[in-house]
Amino acid sequence: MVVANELHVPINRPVWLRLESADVIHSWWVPALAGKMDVIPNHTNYTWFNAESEGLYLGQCAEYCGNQHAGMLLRVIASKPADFEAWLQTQIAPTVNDASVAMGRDIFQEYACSNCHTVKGVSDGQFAPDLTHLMSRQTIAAGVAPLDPTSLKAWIDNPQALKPGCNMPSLQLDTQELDAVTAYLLTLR
Ligand code: HEC
Ligand SMILES: [Cu+2]
Repeated sequence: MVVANELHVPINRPVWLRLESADVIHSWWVPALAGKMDVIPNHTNYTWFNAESEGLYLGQCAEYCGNQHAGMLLRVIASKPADFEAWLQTQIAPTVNDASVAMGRDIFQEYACSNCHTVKGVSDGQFAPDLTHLMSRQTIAAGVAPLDPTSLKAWIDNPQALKPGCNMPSLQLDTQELDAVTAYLLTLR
Protein backbone atom coordinates (compact mmCIF):
# COMPACT_ATOMS: atom_id res chain seq x y z
CA MET A 1 0.00 0.00 0.00
CA VAL A 2 1.06 3.59 -0.55
CA VAL A 3 0.25 6.53 1.73
CA ALA A 4 1.14 10.22 1.58
CA ASN A 5 2.35 12.64 4.22
CA GLU A 6 0.80 10.68 7.10
CA LEU A 7 2.49 7.60 8.50
CA HIS A 8 0.56 5.17 10.71
CA VAL A 9 2.54 2.95 13.06
CA PRO A 10 1.79 0.59 15.95
CA ILE A 11 3.13 1.65 19.35
CA ASN A 12 6.03 -0.14 21.02
CA ARG A 13 7.37 -1.60 17.82
CA PRO A 14 10.58 -0.30 16.24
CA VAL A 15 9.92 1.18 12.80
CA TRP A 16 12.71 1.07 10.24
CA LEU A 17 12.63 3.77 7.55
CA ARG A 18 14.37 3.76 4.22
CA LEU A 19 14.59 7.36 3.01
CA GLU A 20 14.87 8.32 -0.66
CA SER A 21 14.10 11.56 -2.49
CA ALA A 22 12.69 11.99 -5.99
CA ASP A 23 13.90 15.58 -6.39
CA VAL A 24 16.05 17.61 -3.99
CA ILE A 25 17.44 17.13 -0.48
CA HIS A 26 14.81 17.07 2.29
CA SER A 27 15.15 16.03 5.90
CA TRP A 28 12.91 13.68 7.88
CA TRP A 29 12.26 15.30 11.26
CA VAL A 30 9.64 14.32 13.82
CA PRO A 31 11.27 15.78 16.93
CA ALA A 32 9.32 13.81 19.54
CA LEU A 33 10.30 10.52 17.86
CA ALA A 34 13.87 10.84 16.58
CA GLY A 35 16.56 13.18 15.32
CA LYS A 36 16.78 14.55 11.79
CA MET A 37 17.87 12.38 8.88
CA ASP A 38 18.52 13.78 5.40
CA VAL A 39 16.49 12.47 2.46
CA ILE A 40 18.77 12.63 -0.57
CA PRO A 41 18.25 11.94 -4.30
CA ASN A 42 20.24 8.93 -5.59
CA HIS A 43 21.37 8.01 -2.09
CA THR A 44 19.48 5.91 0.44
CA ASN A 45 19.53 6.83 4.12
CA TYR A 46 18.08 4.84 7.00
CA THR A 47 16.69 5.74 10.37
CA TRP A 48 14.34 4.26 12.93
CA PHE A 49 12.07 5.19 15.82
CA ASN A 50 9.86 3.55 18.40
CA ALA A 51 6.66 5.39 19.38
CA GLU A 52 6.04 4.56 23.01
CA SER A 53 2.65 6.17 23.42
CA GLU A 54 -0.42 6.62 21.31
CA GLY A 55 -1.04 9.91 19.59
CA LEU A 56 -0.27 12.31 16.79
CA TYR A 57 3.39 13.26 16.35
CA LEU A 58 3.97 16.32 14.17
CA GLY A 59 7.00 16.73 11.98
CA GLN A 60 8.43 19.12 9.46
CA CYS A 61 10.91 18.83 6.61
CA ALA A 62 14.14 20.20 8.05
CA GLU A 63 16.20 20.95 4.94
CA TYR A 64 15.33 23.90 2.71
CA CYS A 65 13.79 22.29 -0.37
CA GLY A 66 12.08 25.10 -2.30
CA ASN A 67 9.18 27.56 -2.10
CA GLN A 68 7.01 25.22 -0.12
CA HIS A 69 9.62 24.01 2.36
CA ALA A 70 7.68 25.51 5.29
CA GLY A 71 4.57 23.77 3.95
CA MET A 72 6.13 20.31 3.93
CA LEU A 73 4.71 18.83 7.09
CA LEU A 74 4.64 15.28 8.37
CA ARG A 75 2.30 13.40 10.66
CA VAL A 76 2.98 10.15 12.44
CA ILE A 77 -0.11 8.57 13.95
CA ALA A 78 0.81 5.95 16.56
CA SER A 79 -1.93 3.57 17.64
CA LYS A 80 -2.48 0.42 19.68
CA PRO A 81 -1.66 -2.66 17.60
CA ALA A 82 -5.35 -3.56 17.13
CA ASP A 83 -6.21 -0.05 15.91
CA PHE A 84 -3.20 -0.07 13.60
CA GLU A 85 -4.34 -3.41 12.20
CA ALA A 86 -7.85 -2.02 11.58
CA TRP A 87 -6.36 0.97 9.75
CA LEU A 88 -4.19 -1.38 7.69
CA GLN A 89 -7.27 -3.29 6.56
CA THR A 90 -8.84 -0.08 5.24
CA GLN A 91 -5.69 0.61 3.21
CA ILE A 92 -5.51 -2.78 1.51
CA ALA A 93 -9.26 -2.93 0.79
CA PRO A 94 -10.18 -2.29 -2.85
CA THR A 95 -11.81 1.06 -3.58
CA VAL A 96 -15.55 1.04 -4.03
CA ASN A 97 -16.70 1.82 -7.54
CA ASP A 98 -19.54 4.22 -6.79
CA ALA A 99 -21.79 4.69 -9.86
CA SER A 100 -23.17 8.02 -8.62
CA VAL A 101 -19.76 9.67 -9.15
CA ALA A 102 -19.05 8.21 -12.60
CA MET A 103 -18.79 11.67 -14.15
CA GLY A 104 -16.13 12.75 -11.67
CA ARG A 105 -14.21 9.53 -12.22
CA ASP A 106 -14.30 10.06 -15.99
CA ILE A 107 -12.95 13.59 -15.58
CA PHE A 108 -10.21 12.31 -13.28
CA GLN A 109 -9.24 9.67 -15.85
CA GLU A 110 -9.52 11.82 -18.95
CA TYR A 111 -7.85 14.95 -17.61
CA ALA A 112 -4.22 15.11 -16.50
CA CYS A 113 -5.09 14.11 -12.89
CA SER A 114 -4.55 10.47 -13.85
CA ASN A 115 -1.07 11.19 -15.29
CA CYS A 116 0.19 12.41 -11.93
CA HIS A 117 -1.92 10.52 -9.36
CA THR A 118 -2.56 6.85 -8.71
CA VAL A 119 -5.99 5.62 -7.72
CA LYS A 120 -5.57 1.85 -7.73
CA GLY A 121 -7.60 0.32 -10.52
CA VAL A 122 -8.25 3.72 -12.13
CA SER A 123 -4.91 5.41 -12.84
CA ASP A 124 -1.22 4.86 -12.22
CA GLY A 125 0.46 8.29 -12.18
CA GLN A 126 3.65 8.23 -10.12
CA PHE A 127 4.45 11.93 -9.85
CA ALA A 128 2.11 12.96 -7.04
CA PRO A 129 0.48 11.62 -3.86
CA ASP A 130 -1.44 8.34 -4.16
CA LEU A 131 -5.16 9.08 -3.81
CA THR A 132 -6.46 5.49 -3.53
CA HIS A 133 -7.61 5.95 0.08
CA LEU A 134 -7.43 9.74 0.17
CA MET A 135 -10.34 10.13 2.58
CA SER A 136 -8.61 8.11 5.28
CA ARG A 137 -6.17 11.01 5.71
CA GLN A 138 -6.53 14.01 8.03
CA THR A 139 -4.94 16.62 5.78
CA ILE A 140 -4.09 17.44 2.17
CA ALA A 141 -1.14 19.14 0.49
CA ALA A 142 1.46 17.82 2.96
CA GLY A 143 -0.45 18.97 6.02
CA VAL A 144 -1.15 22.53 4.89
CA ALA A 145 -4.97 22.19 4.83
CA PRO A 146 -7.49 19.95 6.59
CA LEU A 147 -9.11 17.27 4.46
CA ASP A 148 -12.71 18.46 4.20
CA PRO A 149 -14.94 19.02 1.15
CA THR A 150 -14.37 22.79 1.10
CA SER A 151 -10.57 22.68 1.20
CA LEU A 152 -10.48 19.76 -1.20
CA LYS A 153 -12.51 21.65 -3.80
CA ALA A 154 -10.50 24.85 -3.31
CA TRP A 155 -7.28 22.86 -3.72
CA ILE A 156 -8.36 21.19 -6.97
CA ASP A 157 -9.64 24.52 -8.30
CA ASN A 158 -6.39 26.37 -7.66
CA PRO A 159 -3.53 24.60 -5.87
CA GLN A 160 -1.23 27.57 -6.49
CA ALA A 161 -3.42 29.79 -4.28
CA LEU A 162 -2.78 27.57 -1.26
CA LYS A 163 0.81 26.59 -2.05
CA PRO A 164 2.44 28.97 -4.55
CA GLY A 165 5.11 27.14 -6.54
CA CYS A 166 3.85 23.63 -5.76
CA ASN A 167 3.95 20.94 -8.44
CA MET A 168 0.21 20.74 -9.13
CA PRO A 169 -1.24 23.04 -11.80
CA SER A 170 -4.79 24.35 -11.90
CA LEU A 171 -6.60 22.42 -14.64
CA GLN A 172 -9.12 25.25 -15.12
CA LEU A 173 -12.12 23.00 -14.55
CA ASP A 174 -15.54 24.61 -14.89
CA THR A 175 -17.88 24.60 -11.88
CA GLN A 176 -19.70 21.44 -12.91
CA GLU A 177 -16.45 19.53 -13.54
CA LEU A 178 -14.99 20.77 -10.27
CA ASP A 179 -18.04 19.61 -8.30
CA ALA A 180 -18.05 16.24 -10.05
CA VAL A 181 -14.36 15.48 -9.51
CA THR A 182 -14.58 16.62 -5.87
CA ALA A 183 -17.60 14.36 -5.31
CA TYR A 184 -15.62 11.47 -6.80
CA LEU A 185 -12.59 12.03 -4.57
CA LEU A 186 -14.87 12.15 -1.52
CA THR A 187 -15.76 8.48 -2.20
CA LEU A 188 -12.12 7.33 -2.00
CA ARG A 189 -12.26 5.92 1.52
C1 HEC B 1 1.33 17.73 -12.98
C2 HEC B 1 0.91 16.78 -11.98
C3 HEC B 1 -0.44 16.92 -11.33
C4 HEC B 1 -1.67 17.00 -11.95
C5 HEC B 1 -1.97 17.07 -13.43
C6 HEC B 1 -2.64 16.96 -10.88
N1 HEC B 1 -2.03 16.89 -9.66
FE1 HEC B 1 -2.93 16.74 -7.86
N2 HEC B 1 -1.12 16.92 -6.93
C7 HEC B 1 0.09 17.00 -7.57
C8 HEC B 1 1.13 17.20 -6.58
C9 HEC B 1 2.61 17.34 -6.85
C10 HEC B 1 0.49 17.23 -5.31
C11 HEC B 1 1.16 17.46 -3.95
C12 HEC B 1 1.30 18.95 -3.73
C13 HEC B 1 1.93 19.35 -2.42
O1 HEC B 1 1.59 18.78 -1.37
O2 HEC B 1 2.77 20.27 -2.45
C14 HEC B 1 -0.93 17.03 -5.58
C15 HEC B 1 -1.89 16.96 -4.59
C16 HEC B 1 -3.21 16.62 -4.82
C17 HEC B 1 -4.18 16.34 -3.80
C18 HEC B 1 -3.89 16.32 -2.30
C19 HEC B 1 -3.37 14.94 -1.93
C20 HEC B 1 -2.72 14.88 -0.58
O3 HEC B 1 -2.86 13.87 0.11
O4 HEC B 1 -2.03 15.83 -0.20
C21 HEC B 1 -5.36 16.06 -4.42
C22 HEC B 1 -6.67 15.68 -3.76
C23 HEC B 1 -5.14 16.18 -5.84
N3 HEC B 1 -3.83 16.54 -6.06
C24 HEC B 1 -6.12 16.00 -6.83
C25 HEC B 1 -5.91 16.25 -8.19
C26 HEC B 1 -6.98 16.27 -9.19
C27 HEC B 1 -8.43 15.99 -8.92
C28 HEC B 1 -6.39 16.56 -10.38
C29 HEC B 1 -7.05 16.75 -11.72
C30 HEC B 1 -8.10 17.76 -11.77
C31 HEC B 1 -4.96 16.71 -10.12
N4 HEC B 1 -4.71 16.52 -8.78
C32 HEC B 1 -4.00 16.98 -11.09
C33 HEC B 1 0.31 16.90 -8.92
C34 HEC B 1 -0.68 16.90 -9.89
CU1 LIG C 1 12.03 21.05 2.97
